[in-house]
Amino acid sequence: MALRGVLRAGEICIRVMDMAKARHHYGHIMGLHEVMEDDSGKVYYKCWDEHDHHSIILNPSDKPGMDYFAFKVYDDATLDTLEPKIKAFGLDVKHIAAGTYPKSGRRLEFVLPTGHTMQLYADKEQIGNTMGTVNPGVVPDDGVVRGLQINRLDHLLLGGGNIDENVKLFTEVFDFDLSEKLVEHESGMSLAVFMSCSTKPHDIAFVLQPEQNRFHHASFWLESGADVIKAADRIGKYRVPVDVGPNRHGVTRGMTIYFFDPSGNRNEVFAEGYVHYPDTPTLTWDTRELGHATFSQDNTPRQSFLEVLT
Ligand code: M3P
Ligand code: FE
Repeated sequence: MALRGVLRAGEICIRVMDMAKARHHYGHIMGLHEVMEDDSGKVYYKCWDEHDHHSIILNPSDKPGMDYFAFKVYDDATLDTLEPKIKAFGLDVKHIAAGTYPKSGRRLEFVLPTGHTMQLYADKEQIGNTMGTVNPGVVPDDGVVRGLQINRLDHLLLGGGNIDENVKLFTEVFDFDLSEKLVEHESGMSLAVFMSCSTKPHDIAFVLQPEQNRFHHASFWLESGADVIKAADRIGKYRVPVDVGPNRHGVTRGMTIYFFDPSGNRNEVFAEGYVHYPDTPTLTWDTRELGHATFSQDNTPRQSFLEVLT
């Protein structure tokens, strides 16, 4: 299948407790581009190589975590096709009119079996990546690629119960593939599930948690493993709290660093990984290889990685 239907994680709204510190983190240290502040004090960012107006929203709050996330779909007709299927799956679907969310067309909103609020939208104003669309060249002017050299929002990892129900929803209704899963060896119970709607090894993943509606991380795509090491230099320079330093996931084979924003929300920079096709078989890891599955270069599972969510 050509890439149509559900395209990608296009927007995430993250709660932050101190906007000045959050701006320093997401804007100055990470290098995302602030594009707007709205009347309620939410601050909007885009990554340099995204064409849409924004992908990250910081919402001032008294607690960390994620308010909602949204996937972009190919066109408005896709929303019409998906709505009855989401309802048939058993979820209530709320209609959000065009313009309710800034720069955005109409949206569908529903709550996942894991308790997360998810939206789908087809339209968002495009402001480009500064290079234009005619003879765009290959790199933008100085100052556009900056900070951790983040190209785009890549994927989300969320925590809750009922992760197998989410697999059913995403594979049967949204046409994702289950690219990988991590199961408990003895029981076969799903501990983490990874799903793709593209050629990426994952566009969204869910990890089993005792509480619903938890946020594990938002991941940002870098061009290379070398850029991940460069990012580590900058993360160290600014004393950003690191959860796990440069390593390679077994799951997805991506190079990674996990670090925290000033409110304790986890961020990831991610590069490489394999190409997933619709006929790539699901890869299964089990708890006998928990260390290699999570961090393949030292085979050491991290307690904080498994237990700290916002
Ligand atoms: C990632 C990734 C777990 C692995 C997570 C992996 C929860 O976040 O980007 O590949 O085992
Ligand atoms: Fe990740």
